[in-house]
Amino acid sequence: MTTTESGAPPASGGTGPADLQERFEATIARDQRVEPRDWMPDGYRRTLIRQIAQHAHSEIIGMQPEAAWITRAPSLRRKAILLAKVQDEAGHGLYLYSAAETLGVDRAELNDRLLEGRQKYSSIFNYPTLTFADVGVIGWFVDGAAICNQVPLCRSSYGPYARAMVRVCKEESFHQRQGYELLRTMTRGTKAQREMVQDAVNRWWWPSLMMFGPPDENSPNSAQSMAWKIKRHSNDELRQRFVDMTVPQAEALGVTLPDPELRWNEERGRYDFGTPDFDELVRVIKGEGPCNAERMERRRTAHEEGAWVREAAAAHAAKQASRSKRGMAA
Ligand code: BYC
Repeated sequence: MTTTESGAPPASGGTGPADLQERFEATIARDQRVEPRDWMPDGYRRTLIRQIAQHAHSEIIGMQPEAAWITRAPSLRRKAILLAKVQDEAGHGLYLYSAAETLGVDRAELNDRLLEGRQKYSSIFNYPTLTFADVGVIGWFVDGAAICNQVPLCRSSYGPYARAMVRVCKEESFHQRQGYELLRTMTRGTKAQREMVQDAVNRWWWPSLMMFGPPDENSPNSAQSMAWKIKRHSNDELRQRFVDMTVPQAEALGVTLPDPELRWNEERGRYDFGTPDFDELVRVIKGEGPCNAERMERRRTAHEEGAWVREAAAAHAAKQASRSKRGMAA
């Protein structure tokens, strides 16, 4: 039963627009979940479809940079680990598309929006993976950033999104550890391996900080998304958390983060750090990053090559449905 902020049922119990809005706001105020069949404002639905779909696209496009190393992984063990990780990302994309579908949008339509450039995916996946150390650094930085960003999303106000995030975050934690473990192995190896790790750290650090989005004063969606408790923290707050979490790990690993302004601030009890190049973020989001064209081309080809699988699955589902209908009629 729906109740008001005080815990009592709404006085009117009515179904007029004002009653529905009041019930929705009370649900948000009490930190309860909004579920697919509940009434919700159009803007809330649109925001969720945008964020969840773009998150799903990021998981699917995000398979590409690391998948490029599956055939070149240096051992059977590393190959098996990497295969499993990339498959996990596909799974995350699927949970997220399913969560988006609970909002009344079709997955095929979301895919069209991606392929036609009407929806975005994370900027981070538009950078190249030049060496095997990049696989470790993606696990450490990119999955680490994903954890900072996504653990609070487990408390997001929309039920299916929040629940999908619980499993995604468990898997991201495993991914981060595999990246860190790979880098620990490499930094204990040869001089050339240590240099490879440092080079990858230098290239991925700033793009990883950009994953959190524009600074708060230039983030048009944050205020409303936070009021609706879709987002629980601002972009800058999450970026700071990531820096605070990562600096000690870099020290333990023996690598240097490429930021001359990085230092501990005793007063704030947090690290001060330099400003990422947000003009670069804008360019990459606009499609001008080093690998945007390649990523989209690969996704388009994969979609076309998968057409027969979708047709076969649809034909199989139709056959099963007609069989069970005949079974019921008999
Ligand atoms: N890249 O008002 P703002 C992963 C867009 S997958 C591209 O702050 P919002 C993984 C933003 O969409 C990680 N676009 O927006 C996978 C908005 O444009 P629209 C993906 C960005 O939504 C495989 C505009 O800029 N994670 O972990 O309040 C292997 C203004 O921004 C970016 C998620 O998707 C960017 N970096 O906040 C390994 C998490 N930043 O949509 C790992 C869920 C901003 O108005 N999403 N934009 O056209 C979020 O938490 C939020 O959507 C964001 C942006 C923090 C990303």
